[in-house]
Parts: sequence; structure tokens; C-alpha cells
Amino acid sequence: MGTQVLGGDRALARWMYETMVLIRRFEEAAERLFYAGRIHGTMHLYIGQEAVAVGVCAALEPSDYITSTHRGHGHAIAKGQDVNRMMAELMGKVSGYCRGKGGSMHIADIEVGNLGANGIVAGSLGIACGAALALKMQERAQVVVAFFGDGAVHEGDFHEALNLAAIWRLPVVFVCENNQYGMSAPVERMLGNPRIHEHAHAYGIPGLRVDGCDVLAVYEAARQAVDRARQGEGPTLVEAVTYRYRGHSRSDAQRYRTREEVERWKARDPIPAFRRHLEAHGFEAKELDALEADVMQRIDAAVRYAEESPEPDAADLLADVYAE
Ligand SMILES: Cc1ncc(C[n+]2csc(CCOP(=O)(O)OP(=O)(O)O)c2C)c(N)n1
Repeated sequence: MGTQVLGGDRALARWMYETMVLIRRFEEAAERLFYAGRIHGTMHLYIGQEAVAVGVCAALEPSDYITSTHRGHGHAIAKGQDVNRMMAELMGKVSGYCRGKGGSMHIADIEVGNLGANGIVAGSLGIACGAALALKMQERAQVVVAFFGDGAVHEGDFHEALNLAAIWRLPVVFVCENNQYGMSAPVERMLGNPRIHEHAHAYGIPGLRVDGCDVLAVYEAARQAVDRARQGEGPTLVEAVTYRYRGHSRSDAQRYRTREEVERWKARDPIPAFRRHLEAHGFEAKELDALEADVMQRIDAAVRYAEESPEPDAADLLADVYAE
């Protein structure tokens, strides 16, 4: 039986499933290490939102760029970053992306086009506009995606970025991951118009709303928006409706939501849903099982790599704080 998923692009469908599973297993391992006291500071898990990072990054070329958020592990993995170096960074090891000095919220890799995660809500939008302006001035055909949460829509930066990108027709795609909450604040209580994609209309640009639990739907919307940006037609706001299964960060008692609500969203988990879709379109269960086992081995290897890597030298504490 042949596959009709993604018009028969079996390799892309496989990559999407593999990458969603890789993100999930990476974060489950990070969560275990955190509880075991092996990761310090805080951490914001992306579990539940994997279809957004993967659907969007599947629509990008390797030379395109992304900017990310405090919940950025999924974006980094979907853009092709190395899970060994990511895990080492979380554990504060010298083999990590920032030589162990950045941690969970500061993972970047210019080589694969991730201009960086950062902990400033709405920080990703302005950085994306700056990069997109540079690309436009240099007449390069690349695109920048800014990932951000619903909480960023309350910030002035969101509005300034959409306006500038619109009037300058920047090659940027704004991807809002509406996971329903900014910390403990539900989106309906924080926004006069909680239909976030409609905010695009105020700036004269298209706004799309998509099911963020459906990786193929996210991919289709992202493709439209990326094509538009690449053709010089300017920005699009994509709102992906999704949910985070874990708390805001590792210190969240989650009193603002019910267990029933979480269970309702978990019933729509994007990973088993896509697996069912693949199996209905010609993928064999044993092929997907093997793929999952391989992902688990890569994660186990990443944890070993991080554990066996040396701690940074105290003498390097102040190195790389400023660019020379
Ligand atoms: C400018 C700014 N204001 C406040 C904070 C504190 N803060 C950190 S994360 C967060 C909530 C972000 O919610 P959202 O943007 O929806 O992203 P999510 O955590 O849901 O992925 C807040 C208020 C911050 N880091 N930066």
C-alpha cells in the first residue's frame, strides 16, 4: 500500500513523526534529570506543543531562520540542533551550546538558523524583524519565523513588530503558539479579542488560525505564510491553537486549571494522532516502533554524553560575556 500522506512525500512524513517523538523524549529525559537534581535553575517544557515546531520548521529551508522563546527546546530540535549539545547545555556542561553558561533558555545555533531562544516575553518578534530587514536589504530569499506565546500579544513589542513588518513588507512569519495560558493567566481574561489571528487585520496583514495539535494542518498554514514571505509579499500572523501539558515552569502548582481540562487536551495528543494517521496511510506499525526505539537510543546517548562531559572551568566564568 502506498502512502497518500503529504502527497506521497514519505520522507517528510517520517521526519515529522520522528522529530515530534524526539522533542517529546528529549523533554521527558530533561524533566527526569531536573527532578534528580542534575539540572539547575528552571525549565519550561514544550510537551504537548510539538506539532507546532515541527509543522512550521517542515515548511522552512535549512537556510531560513527562526527566533525562539523561553519554551524553546522544541524549536531548536525541529530546526536541526544537536540533542547531545542541548542536553549538555541543560546540565551546565562545557560541551553545551553556550559552554554550559546559558542553560535551557539560551540555546542558539546560527549554523542551522536558530537565532536564539530568550526569556523576554515578545523578545523573539523584534529580533526576527531585525533579521528579516537585513535579509531584505541584502536581497536574499530567506525567511524568518518568530515563535512566541499568547502572552506576548499583551506586550507592546508584538504590536510594534507586526506594524513594522507590515509597512516594510518584511519576509517574516509570526507564529503565535496559543497554549491557552501565560503563566497562570488564561487567554480569555487577558485579551479583549482572544482570537489572536484577528489582531493581524489591524496591521493589514493576513491572519490564519490553525489546529496546533495537527502537524499537517500547521505545515499547510506555515507553507502558505512562508511562500508569501519568500515572494516579497510580507508577513503573516499564524495562530496555532495548542496546549502545554506541564506547568508553566518547574515551580508551578497549576491551581488555575482543572485536571479534566488537561485530560481533555491530552486526548488530542498530536503524536499518537499523527501515528494513527500514518498507519492509516501505509506506514507499518513495526517501522514506526523501530523509529521510536531509535529515538530513545539517541536520547539515552545524549544523556550519557552530557553526564560524561566536563564541568566548565571556573577560570572561564567571565569569558564570552561580551563580544570582543
Ligand atoms: C517582558 C517580560 N515580562 C514578563 C516576563 C515573565 N514571564 C515569563 S514567561 C511569562 C508567560 C509567557 O506566556 P506566553 O507568552 O503565553 O508563553 P508560554 O509560557 O505560554 O509558552 C511571563 C509573564 C518575562 N519573562 N518577560
